[in-house]
Amino acid sequence: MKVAVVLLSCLAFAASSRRPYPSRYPSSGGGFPGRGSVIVFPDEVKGGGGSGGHVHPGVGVGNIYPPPVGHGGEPLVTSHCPRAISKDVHGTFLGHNYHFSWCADGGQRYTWEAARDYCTRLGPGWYPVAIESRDEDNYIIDIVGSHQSPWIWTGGNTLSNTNYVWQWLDGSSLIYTNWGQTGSLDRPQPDNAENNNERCLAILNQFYAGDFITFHDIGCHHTKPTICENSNVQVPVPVPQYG
Ligand SMILES: [Ca+2]
Ligand SMILES: [Ca+2]
Repeated sequence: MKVAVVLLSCLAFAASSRRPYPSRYPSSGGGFPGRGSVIVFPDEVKGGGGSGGHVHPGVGVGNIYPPPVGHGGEPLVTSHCPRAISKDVHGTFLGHNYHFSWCADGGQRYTWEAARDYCTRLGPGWYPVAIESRDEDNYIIDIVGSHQSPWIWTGGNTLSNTNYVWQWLDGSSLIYTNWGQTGSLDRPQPDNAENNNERCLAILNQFYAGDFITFHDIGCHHTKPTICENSNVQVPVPVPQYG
């Protein structure tokens, strides 16, 4: 019995051994479009929206996207930005409109509160994105991945309560989550790792070894671009073409 306990303890220790930190990005591998290749943005997929409209490999499974750029503070990639569909709208999904900040401001970074203000300044109904389903997450993953964005702010936060209960900016709770399974402490998220004060929800793109494009609790003072969502509007009607 004692031997078995010792053996199990050794196995548990081996399983919990930390990987090197800070981690390097996973090698990009093959299968994604290189520079100069045509990148199909989700909103350009025929049939529009729906989980069947585009394909990504699933959380933590392989990688079809180019390596992210900007983790080290270098300029964000803006060359993948689509032409705006209509004013402030870079993409649509299931009747909601989305705005990619780096496609409009040249690649600025914002604290979480500044990102919230950036989105609300776009007009009524605009807030940092609330990811409420696997389908919507797949859409956001595709944007972040194909644009090589290192990370984005979402509207998720625990700022309105003392119990670290996660909410979107409309006060609704997080029904769908896609927390990363690792972080600076090599623990699943949310880990509240930085000074016990990680109260804002970011999507990180392959920041930690073995991670994909996942939810992370982060200190709100860090600066990142954001994706804004307007869930009160319908897909804009295309401008009629004459001639
Ligand atoms: Ca949403
Ligand atoms: Ca964290």
